[in-house]
Amino acid sequence: MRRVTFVSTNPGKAREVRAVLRPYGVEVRWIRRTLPEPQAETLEEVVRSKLRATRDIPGPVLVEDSGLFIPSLGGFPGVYSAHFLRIWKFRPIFELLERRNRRAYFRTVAALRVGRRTYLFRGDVHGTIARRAAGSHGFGYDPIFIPTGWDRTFGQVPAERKNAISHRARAVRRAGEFLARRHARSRTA
Ligand code: ITT
Repeated sequence: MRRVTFVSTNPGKAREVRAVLRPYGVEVRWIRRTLPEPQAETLEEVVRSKLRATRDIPGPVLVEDSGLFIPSLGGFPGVYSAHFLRIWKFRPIFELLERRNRRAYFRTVAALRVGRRTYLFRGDVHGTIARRAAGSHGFGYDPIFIPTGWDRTFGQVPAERKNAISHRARAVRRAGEFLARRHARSRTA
């Protein structure tokens, strides 16, 4: 069994990461820790900085940073998603989108450190912003995000359905495939 330490303050993320990595034979240990997030313009810069703050943790370490990007708002809230949600919740988004295009996407960038090397994995899911919040599953912006082709929000479906297509699942699955390949190579070497 391979082991990875996932570092995040967010229990919702930890649950999803654990469920997504299980099929790859990867066991996830969650450490709840606030990692410094610089004022950066990209998720890639943010995850690299988060990962640097986990140097004291031995073994493979995984962190991620995610955001909700709304192109008609210039990509906002994007890298400011956590900050914005904490202060404003959903209402300003509904107001701003009354006369604008409601298309949006979630993006995750996951960063994995194995030994001295760092690997980045990205995942996106596209959709639209709902007219009102719906559902109590998931966390964060899930109640206002309707994936393309769906008639309900991420907040209205059980975790397995979100994990089948979500930005986080897509990024973390890539990390899982990478770990599984690496493990297979080291066993046959
Ligand atoms: P960390 O400790 O891992 O940083 P966080 O919750 O602060 O946890 P981020 O910095 O990545 O996470 O902030 C992303 C924001 O976007 C935050 O408000 C989340 O609630 C929200 N978010 C991220 N992934 C989401 C998802 O899958 N569904 C809904 N909202 C999400």
